Amino acid sequence: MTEMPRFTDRPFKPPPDMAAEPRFEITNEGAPIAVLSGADLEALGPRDHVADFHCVTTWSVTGLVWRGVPLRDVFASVGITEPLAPYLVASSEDRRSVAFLWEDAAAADVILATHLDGDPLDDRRGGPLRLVAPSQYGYKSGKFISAIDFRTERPKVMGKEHLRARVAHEERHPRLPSWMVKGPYRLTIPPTGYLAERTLRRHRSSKLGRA
Ligand SMILES: Nc1nc2c(c(=O)[nH]1)N[C@H]1C(S)=C(S)[C@@H](COP(=O)(O)O)O[C@H]1N2
Ligand SMILES: [Mo]
Repeated sequence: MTEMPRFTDRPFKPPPDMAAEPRFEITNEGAPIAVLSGADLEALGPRDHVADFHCVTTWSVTGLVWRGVPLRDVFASVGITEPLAPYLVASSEDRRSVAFLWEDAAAADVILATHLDGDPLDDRRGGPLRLVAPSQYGYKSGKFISAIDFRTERPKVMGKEHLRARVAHEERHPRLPSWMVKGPYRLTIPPTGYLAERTLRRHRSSKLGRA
């Protein structure tokens, strides 16, 4: 594979402490529906899914091999085959959440992943569970995902997040056209990649120091 940078809009923020075990909670407006453990996900028969990855800032990597279970199979395993509400919000251990339309989240290529290229997802890649939504820009592929919540009301999205962010439609930004943000976004790639890696490196060595 081509090198995939550690990437984030918060390059000075270290990754969160990873949950020791995969745990994925499904809620409806915050009301509990189901909790899946690593064993529950394993029972759904995780497979390899090959996909390209496109960050909104214009870098891409091709042919990544993610291991995991399609999110829609995870839903189906707890009896959800129809949307409980039109919107979904997935939440990460480290930050803001990621918003989806049901039809985007339940697409066949959206995976709840545990491995990349044969290795368990680590603190760089957002383990033990991350979303991979290859038809949408990378910011929808939330790392360190622990829960997803059905919402009736259209969720508020982060400033630069498009609700759908479909790569095929170049939905890069909620208000600005793609051509306008592409150039400035591209300029952010080298410093962001460098700083995000440096933050991770320092975080890892300070953890080692404390151990
Ligand atoms: N929890 C969390 N998920 C995240 C991010 C983040 O900072 N935190 N960054 C997003 C962005 S902008 C991209 S492009 C991809 C990058 O994934 P990578 O760091 O594994 O390359 O993760 C996305 N998911
Ligand atoms: Mo990104």
